[in-house]
This record gives sequence, structure tokens and C-alpha cells, in this order.
Amino acid sequence: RHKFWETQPVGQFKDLGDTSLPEGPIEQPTPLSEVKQEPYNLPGPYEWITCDLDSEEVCNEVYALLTNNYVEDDENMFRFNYSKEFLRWALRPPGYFRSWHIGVRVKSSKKLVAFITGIPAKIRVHDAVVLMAEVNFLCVHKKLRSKRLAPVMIKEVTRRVHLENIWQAAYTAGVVLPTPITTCQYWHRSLNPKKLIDVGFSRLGARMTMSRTIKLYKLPEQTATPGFRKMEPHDVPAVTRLLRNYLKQFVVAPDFDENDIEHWLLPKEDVIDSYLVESPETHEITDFCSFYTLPSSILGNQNHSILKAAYSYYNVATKTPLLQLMNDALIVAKKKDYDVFNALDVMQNETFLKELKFGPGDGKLHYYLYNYRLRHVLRPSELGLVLL
Ligand code: NHW
Ligand code: EN5
Repeated sequence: RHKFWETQPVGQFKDLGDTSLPEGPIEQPTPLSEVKQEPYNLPGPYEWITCDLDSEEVCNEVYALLTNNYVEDDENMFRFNYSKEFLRWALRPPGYFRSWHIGVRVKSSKKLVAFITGIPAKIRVHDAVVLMAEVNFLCVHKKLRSKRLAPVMIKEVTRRVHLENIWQAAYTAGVVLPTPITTCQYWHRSLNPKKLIDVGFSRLGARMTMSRTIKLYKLPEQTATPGFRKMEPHDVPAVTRLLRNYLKQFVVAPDFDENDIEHWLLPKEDVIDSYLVESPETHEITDFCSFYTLPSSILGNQNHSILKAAYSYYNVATKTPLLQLMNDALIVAKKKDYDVFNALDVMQNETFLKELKFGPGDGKLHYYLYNYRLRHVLRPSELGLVLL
């Protein structure tokens, strides 16, 4: 069934439910001198490159490859359209390795035809903090599909991760592979229902008119929570404490320090938005919410070419009810002209999704660990990790 994945140190379907297997690494690290020193062989016409994202030109090529060939929904109506600024942010966190930004070019024309990336991340699984690679942006040009290029890309990123003495990875996919640590559901909150319906992202409900639908999704002009404001650089220590404390309750979650918070959560226009609640009395930071910006190209619509989507990232409510905090997030997203606000059923998101009029999407997201076995499959609410 899975000629490649059967050979990899990942949980196998046949082992599901076998509680005699220990939790933790599946294979032990090998001495670095035993890690293959040369890149894997590519088919003759292709060559490896390390992508320098400082280069505007390389960034443009990666952006173009992904814009035209990356993830689509199951009916091929929408395709993720990560912006260049987003890619730079997503791929250059503290301690990143340039060697983990891997491209494949056609030797003769130098055209970029495939891409895969890793970034380093400390991820806690139960009580163990493990240095991992987060692997993302695997993409093979549409014309080169089904030629078994993806396994070579995955082996090459694995090799380059091993060269940094890192032996575990985390990744997500819309497809089922051996074997998910959990399976999450996408939920969608319409902000601009007319456009969503016009482009086929959503449908007019039974016994609903357009004007009733618009009314249903209407939001207040102003946020409700006193002290709700944008996160600023001086908030990094307080937000780090708040988030670290919050993430303790989940089985799998990132182990963020202040440098990570500064990188991943300080607002960056059209990339990452973060808001917090500063108590008007005590000036304490009590609550926090964030979303990232990931537009999708709308394929083949006369009137619209881009769907502007916000994706829920990390949220923490200690004083403000989470429902009210997230409603304020919806209000700011609407004000900033997003068409839809998306969220997974991870962490405590289930407590607000239905009440805030999110509806389940047709997409699922499966989470995976490489070379780390979990004894049990998790519920989405036990997961404290959001990948981009
Ligand atoms: S998920 C998004 C992946 N990208 C897309 O869906 C974009 C559109 N599709 C494509 O570009 C986020 C191609 O269809 C791709 C497959 C490139 C997906 N993950 O070359 P072949 C990520 O980026 C397996 C993993 O012929 P193709 C996460 C498939 O099961 N494996 O297919 C990335 C089969 O193996 P099997 C995937 O269609 C995580 C083999 O690839 C996969 O031309 C990567 C077929 O290869 C997917 N999304 O290209 C793993 N899709 O065993 C990281 C298909 O079943 C692991 N496959 O025969 C950790 C590494 C680091 C470890 C460090 C210690
Ligand atoms: C790596 N970081 O399928 C991620 N999206 O539901 C890679 N559906 O947008 C893996 N098909 O349900 C990504 N509208 C896997 C996801 C790939 C993209 C994907 C789904 C998630 C999606 C939309 C559009 C469907 C178009 C037809 C969808 C319904 C919205 C409706 C709004 C009103 C209330 C009910 C729901």
C-alpha cells in the first residue's frame, strides 16, 4: 500500500493499538560520521539547490512554484497562495538552517520544479521536550507528479536534518499516511458570505436567502473587551509566560521561549496578527489571540481571484471568556477585510466554534511525527500545535 512510508521510522497501521510498544524514538540516532555525506540521487535531468530566501529572485521562484502547484481543496476550486513575506517569516525562525530550504531545478533550463523545507522546533510530547524539524511546503510541479520524486525529497530533507543531529520531525497533511497522531477538522466562519457563496466556497443554506445569510454573519463594528489591543514588542515576556503556561495542558505542544514568541507572534502586516487583553486596572496581560494570513487563489472565477483567509493560531483566555475573545478576533478580521476565518478543532477551539457560527469544512488535517511513537492516538483537543 505505502511502498515508501512502510520503510520509514513512523508508526505503522499494523501497530495501532499495540500497547506493548514503548513510547518515544523508534530508531536511535547514528553517529554523524555515519550520516550519508552526499545528496540522494535525483533523476538525470534534475539537480538539488539550497534556496537562499534572502534573494528576491529565489523567493519569487519559490512563490511562483507554490502559487501554481501547491495544495488545493478536493474539488480543485482553491489553491493556497502563501505570500513571499509569509514564506520568509515561516522559513526563517530563530536557529533556522538554510540547508533545510531545498529546491530541485531542471539542469538545462534552471527552472524550479520541486521544493521541501524544514525548520527547527522544540516540541514537547508528554513530558519530553524533543528538538524536531517541522517539515512543510513539499511541492512537486504538476507536470512531474507520480514519478516518485516526493520520497527522494523527503529522504533528502531527512538527511540534512540528521546532519544537524536532529532525529525527529513533525508535519501535517491533508492525506492519510502511516499514521496520524491525530486527525483534525477544519471549521470556517464566514465574514463575507456573499463573496464566499459567489465563488463556491460556501452555499446558501436550505430555506435561506442572501440577505438573511448576510444578517446571520453580521458582526459588531467594535471589539467588546476593554483593554483589547494589538500585541507590541514589550509584551513578549508576558505573552511568553501566558502561552507557556497554557500549552502545558496539551499532550503535544511547542516549547516556546521569548525569541520564538517574538518571531512567531509579534504582528507582521498581512502575515501574523496578534491581540491581547491588558487589564485596564492592573495592566496585567490576561488573554491573547492570534491568526495568520493565508489567502487562496480562486481557480476559474470571473469576478474574484483571491480569497482572503485568516487562520486561528494560538489563543489563551484566562480572564476574558474565550468565546468573547474569539468574537473580538472575528471583529478585527472582518474590519481588515478577510473573507473567512478558519480554525481547527485543536486545543480548546471546540468551546467556541459552534457558538460563533463556524461550520465544518470538507477538509481534514492529519498530524504526524517522524521517528517518535505515541502509545495512543490523540483527540484534537489534546493537541497544542498549529503548523503553517
Ligand atoms: S502537506 C502538503 C503537501 N503538498 C501538496 O499537497 C502540494 C500538491 N501536491 C504535490 O506537490 C504539508 C505532490 O502531490 C506531492 C507528492 C509532492 C505532495 N506528505 O512523488 P510521488 C507538507 O508539506 C507520498 C508525505 O510519486 P506526487 C508536509 C505518497 O504517500 N508523503 O507523488 C510534507 C507516496 O508514498 P507511498 C506524501 O504526487 C511532509 C509517495 O509520496 C504526501 O508526485 C513530508 C508518492 O510520491 C505528503 N503530503 O508528490 C514528510 N503526499 O509510501 C516529512 C504524497 O504511499 C517527513 N506522499 O507509496 C519527515 C522528514 C524529516 C525527518 C527528520 C528526522
Ligand atoms: C499544511 N500546513 O481542503 C497544510 N480546505 O475545510 C496542508 N473547504 O477550505 C494540508 N471543495 O469546506 C491542507 N467550505 C489540507 C487542506 C486543503 C485545503 C482544503 C478545506 C478545509 C476548505 C471549503 C471550501 C470547499 C470547496 C469545495 C469548505 C464550506 C464553508 C462553509 C461556511 C459556512 C458554514 C459551513 C461551512
